[in-house]
Amino acid sequence: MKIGLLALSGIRAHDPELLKLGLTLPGFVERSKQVAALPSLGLLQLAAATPPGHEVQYFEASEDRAEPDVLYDCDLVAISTFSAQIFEAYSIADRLRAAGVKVAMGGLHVSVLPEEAAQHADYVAVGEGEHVWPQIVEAAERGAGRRIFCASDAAPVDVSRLPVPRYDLLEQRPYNRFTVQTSRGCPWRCDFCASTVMLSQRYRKRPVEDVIRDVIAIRRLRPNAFIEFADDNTFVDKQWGKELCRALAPLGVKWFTETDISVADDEELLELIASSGCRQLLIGLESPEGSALEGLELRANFKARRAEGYVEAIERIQRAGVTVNGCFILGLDHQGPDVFARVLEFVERTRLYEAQITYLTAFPGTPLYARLEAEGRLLEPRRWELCTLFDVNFRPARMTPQELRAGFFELTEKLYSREALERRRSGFFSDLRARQRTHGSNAAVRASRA
Ligand code: B12
Repeated sequence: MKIGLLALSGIRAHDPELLKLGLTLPGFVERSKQVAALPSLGLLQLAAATPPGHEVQYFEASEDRAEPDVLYDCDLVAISTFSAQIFEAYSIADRLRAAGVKVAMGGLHVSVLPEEAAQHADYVAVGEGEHVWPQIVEAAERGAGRRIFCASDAAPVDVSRLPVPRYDLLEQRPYNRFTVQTSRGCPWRCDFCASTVMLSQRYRKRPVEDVIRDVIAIRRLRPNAFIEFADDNTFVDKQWGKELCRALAPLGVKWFTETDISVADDEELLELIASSGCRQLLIGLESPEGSALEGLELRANFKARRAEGYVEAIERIQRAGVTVNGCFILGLDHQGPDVFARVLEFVERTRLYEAQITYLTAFPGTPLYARLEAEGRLLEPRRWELCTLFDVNFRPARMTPQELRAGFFELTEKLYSREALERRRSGFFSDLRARQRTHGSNAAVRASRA
């Protein structure tokens, strides 16, 4: 069969005023360009799990979100879904099916709402795709009718035996950024989280040698590739993290990942992260004060417990020469209208290199969604296209939605203006140089190559 893999790429936001504002802010524009460059790792992983004898091609929906014509020559098209683009994905699926092409859908959104997706696709995958995908290909080949395939009905996916994703399918793309997974899941259970934990609750690490094998495969394609680890939380296991960094160091690759604040507890790990080419750690701080984080992480109240140490932890990480992108969620139940000023003050005081602000967002399938729905606080339930992190679709506990939006806009302008960006960047480097003078550290030299 001819199989097409369709990724819907780019970023999504609907609030017209925010879009207008974003276009004039250098911080926003910079990140959008980087984001446009990331491929769908899930689909490349499926390509590698495709039974032999089929022709597989990777496509991305164009900027106007239209599917490429060549998809209509395929026998089977696999579409990967997030909530924010789900209606675009359903429209494309409807058009393809009307033209006689079989459509399979999988990914985070349809894993939570398979019955909804089954109205638009022949085959729907719930959960991790490696084992159900070959069954779907076989079903399509037989011409089998509609069906939902659940990963939980097959053997669990063993992440210590994943093949190299088919990065070679990206050969013609002009971009330099690639994703690799080092682990799946996260031991913490934040009530808003809609990442890989939605597919499988278990936290699993891959063998370091397999991660390195994947990075080398990318480097063969693009010698100067920048690697983003597509993990929920890379450095949960500090010893394994050190092994990973030691193995990455000789490759001279530049990389970025997401992790939690506990990474700052281990000085040796920080040194290794820095010397192995890490350019930035993205960390969900969520709010400057622990009081706003009470009950957010459902297993051990992890976020609230760690907040007190945020300032020192950020200082330790950045001192090692690794920039921190601190993420804040706006609209949490314990946050009042003073939160915007507090975030700004915190970002400036801690000299965070980068800050990301998003609205509290109720993704389907999360404990947060269930709670806000039960409390009647969702403004427009089931408008999944608003699950962008940049559109307000709920009633905050201690502000009106309008206050949240106005505060968000004001903070956006303050955080992402050219002056603010330059202040943060030069602050980071001058701090590093000062430390270098005092401690003779080589971290400044390393970071200045970022
Ligand atoms: C890389 C990434 C991106 C890339 C995606 C590139 C692409 N085209 O796929 C970019 C930067 C473009 C991106 C954009 C956005 N993202 Co994003 N992104 C991620 C990130 C960091 C990693 C995703 C990843 O690669 N996972 C690894 C792969 C292997 O897993 P997977 O895709 O789920 O695939 C597996 C299964 O789902 C399944 N599967 C997937 N597709 C299919 C299809 C079929 C047919 C089958 C059988 C199986 C199957 O099999 C795969 C292997 O097991 C996650 C956060 C995280 N840590 O997970 C956020 C994340 C996915 N993004 C998120 C969001 C909100 C967005 C944006 C809406 C942000 C915005 N405002 O623009 C946009 C939406 C873009 C769009 N076009 O839809 C949310 C999504 C939540 C949700 N439930 O919808 C996440 C979870 C982050 C978060 N804050 O919660 N993102």
